Amino acid sequence: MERTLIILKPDAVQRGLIGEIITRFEKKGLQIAGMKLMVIPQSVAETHYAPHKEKPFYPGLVRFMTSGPVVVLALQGVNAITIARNLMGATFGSKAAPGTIRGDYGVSNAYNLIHGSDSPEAAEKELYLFFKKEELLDWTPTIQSWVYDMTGAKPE
Ligand code: IDP
Ligand code: MG
Repeated sequence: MERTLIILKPDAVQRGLIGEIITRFEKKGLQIAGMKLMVIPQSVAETHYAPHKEKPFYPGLVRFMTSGPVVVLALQGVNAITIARNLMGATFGSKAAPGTIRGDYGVSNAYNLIHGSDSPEAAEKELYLFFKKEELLDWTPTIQSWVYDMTGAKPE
């Protein structure tokens, strides 16, 4: 099982898309291990997007991400990182394929509704930037054995 850090960005919250987006992840079979509504502190936004520090869009990106409430989610599942990125779609709303979250709900480059970790290393760092250990819950959904083939040693 893998965990990934998802952020429903301020545009998703302001546009009333929290439910629609979370529903997609739930229906796919990803499990919610952590979830909260918060305003991202400046320092946390700067750390989170530190890999983009030299990019021209960085200051605007940090301003955007701290401009209002976001929903942060820890999603769990086999290959959760890749699955979530695929459901999100390409970075720019104008380029993202129909059927993806960004492709269906947005047109902007910066205001693209959602963040998802892009590697296990990033996920590990990002999850603990936004969540305390005790905020990530270990629980087994009763439907797990219908989401995965659990007849072998591990979920397939
Ligand atoms: P990702 O969110 O798909 O991983 P990244 O390249 O990591 O995309 O960029 C981080 C975020 O920075 C994007 O989600 C988007 O909000 C913003 N961003 C990326 N490239 C641009 C750009 O060229 N102009 C404006 N904003 C951008
Ligand atoms: Mg990225």
